[in-house]
Amino acid sequence: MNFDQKAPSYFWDTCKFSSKNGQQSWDFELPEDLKGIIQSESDWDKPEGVAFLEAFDRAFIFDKKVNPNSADRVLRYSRNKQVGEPKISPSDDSLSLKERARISLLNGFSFYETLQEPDGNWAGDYGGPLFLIPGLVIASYITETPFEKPMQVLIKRNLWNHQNEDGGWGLHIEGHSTMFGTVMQYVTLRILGEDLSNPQMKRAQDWILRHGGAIKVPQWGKFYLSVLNVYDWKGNDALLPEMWKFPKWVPFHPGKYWCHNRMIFLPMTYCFGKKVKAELTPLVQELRKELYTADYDSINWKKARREACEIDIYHPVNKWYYRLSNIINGYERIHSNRFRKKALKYVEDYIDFEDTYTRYINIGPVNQAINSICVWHNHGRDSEQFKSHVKRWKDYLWIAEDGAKMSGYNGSQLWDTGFAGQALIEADMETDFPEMAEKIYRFIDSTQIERNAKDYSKYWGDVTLGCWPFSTIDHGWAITDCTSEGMKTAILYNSREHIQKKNHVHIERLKPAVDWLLKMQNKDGGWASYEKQRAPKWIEVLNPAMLFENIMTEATYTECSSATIQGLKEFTKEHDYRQEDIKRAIDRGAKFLESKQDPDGSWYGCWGVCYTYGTWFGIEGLLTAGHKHYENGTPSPEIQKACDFLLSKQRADGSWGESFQSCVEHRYVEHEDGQIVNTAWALLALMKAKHPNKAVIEKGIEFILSRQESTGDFPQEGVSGIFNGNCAITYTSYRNVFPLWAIGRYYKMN
Ligand code: LAN
Repeated sequence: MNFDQKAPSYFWDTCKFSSKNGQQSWDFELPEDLKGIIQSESDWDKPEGVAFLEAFDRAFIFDKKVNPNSADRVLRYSRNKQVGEPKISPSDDSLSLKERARISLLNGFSFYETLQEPDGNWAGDYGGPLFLIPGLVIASYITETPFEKPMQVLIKRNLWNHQNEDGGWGLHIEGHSTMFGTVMQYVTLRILGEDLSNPQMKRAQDWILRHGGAIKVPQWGKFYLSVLNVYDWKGNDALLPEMWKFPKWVPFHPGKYWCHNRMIFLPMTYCFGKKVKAELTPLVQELRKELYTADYDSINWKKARREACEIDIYHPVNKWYYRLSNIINGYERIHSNRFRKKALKYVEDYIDFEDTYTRYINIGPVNQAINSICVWHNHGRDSEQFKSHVKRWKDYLWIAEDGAKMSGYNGSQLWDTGFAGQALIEADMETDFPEMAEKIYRFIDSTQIERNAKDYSKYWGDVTLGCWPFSTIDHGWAITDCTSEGMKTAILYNSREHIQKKNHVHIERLKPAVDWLLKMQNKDGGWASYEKQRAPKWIEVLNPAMLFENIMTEATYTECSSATIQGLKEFTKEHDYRQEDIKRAIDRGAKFLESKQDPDGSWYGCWGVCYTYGTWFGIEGLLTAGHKHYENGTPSPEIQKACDFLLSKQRADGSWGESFQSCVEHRYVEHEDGQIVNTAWALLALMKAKHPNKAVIEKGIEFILSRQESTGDFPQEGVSGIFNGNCAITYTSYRNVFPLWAIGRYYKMN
């Protein structure tokens, strides 16, 4: 069999995607040539299997130098094959801008419709961070649950594709090499069968040793390496399970941490409390030799706790953390076994609680991996709990033209579908695409959370019924802005009676969402992400991670606050439930947004890149809350300043373009090139403010039109998402939805 002659599409065709009420899964289907030859995993060692996998690997070679952001081509190619090319309307330059905008919308939406899943959502690549897949590969190694061979090949290929020229890996695909990124990928590749005979591995090892060896990996890396048994547990500050048993008033009780940090700290305390570690296999022994500059047995582990590679440090560890951890480490030496057992029992129950409520998806990719290890250790490899975990690994694995990666969440389904739905309505095109509109509504309807967790107050949870998640109904964690976007979209579609609906997201279903949003408002008038702020801001001094900022406690965010103001306002247009409370909440929310505006008129974006994202939310929030726009007089000073800021950043070609470095450095950093997504956010904001300078807006629209491809798709440019100040994350849908939304707004206003 000669696979060398086959085009990449032959291999892409073996990767089949499906979505069941948002639950995403990539499966491999053997090509005809291999059916009958490969019948079990061991058959991949046959010559035909080896030949196939080698060629399969080559079909996913990707040149990071052109653009480290892959364009989700595998999924788009397969949809295109199934449903055919979208209908393309002809456009030519002699038409007016408005006419060309309409054609662009028709082409853009008919392309995007080809990507909509039968269940109504849009699936897409949600990769970007490089530190996620190592957790899952380590889990698969310890629990002896290997991935299918083709998946292993694609995971490795993805890492090779994203290796930097200096031999290392970054925290994310656009990042510079770090010890954390490099050590984690090195270990992953070794587990997946690579060794130092490969020159690329050698370059990676050189990077690690040149920078002081794995002793210098930051805290999360020390944890993972300890579980893998290639770093001593003594080299970690104690992750005490007993902390869960602190009295509730203690300000740094882990129950008060930001939920992502809390749900990661939780299984970490299990692993530390039980000193979970892999067996001393030959691979583990070799890694102990390969990762360090000194002999493993001679390492001073106590000293190693404080070691970290300078290049990795984004958020330096504060002296208060060291003071507190000295006390905690002291306790570890003298701890009572009885109390440890009791604390561990609570941790085990809490892990089971999170697993059961999220139907084994877990809040995010990090605790999916660590919980899997804990459940395997606690309940055993044959337990239903462990098997349920393994089934969910697929929810997090995504295949694109650069190989397989672990997504930053189990997808961004609700978030993307909500925005697509709003863009379609604003362009007034729901009658042009009735099936798409109907399916959008169906997905929003079927993703509203239908349950509360049992015993949630025992485990630091809250009600969730009636709220919306970021991804799927099974995931089930409620988020302020997702609830608001879900509610807003549902209400917009409710008011369009011509859209066919099976169910109706009626007022009784919306009341609990409104109640929850009102309850979630913080003292400063703003909204946080998942929960109300529970701990004082200063506990950020106890952040040991080095790689991320703002992980210790919930903070109030411009984006979440603006979205909540908009969701609540939309609700008041249709219903009079709790009108007074909502009005008061919106007024307080507006004050919060005003207080967050920077002196130059911009807002910092915490979850998107960056000031154009934040300023879009700032402007929409304030206008919704009653600030004046430009029409018929002078706008409010805040709106004027914000628009002036945006105008000052428009580039000569009509675009806006920001690098993710804006988020990292907290100052506006230009991208080398104009970006359609930034341009769309800036234009949406200016048009909402009814800015009188038409030339500025038209130039921006021209720029977006000039980038649209002949299929109706838009190109994948720089990365557009971010979290915790320092890690970039891919939002594949943004390149389609936001340009279309901006063009739609332009089209309707003119
Ligand atoms: C997300 C994804 C969605 C995002 C928005 C809804 C867009 C935002 O407006 C609020 C915050 C939220 C929910 C968010 C928070 C942080 C997440 C969960 C992520 C960026 C996806 C991955 C990230 C998570 C923390 C990754 C694990 C790493 C840690 C540092 C804990």
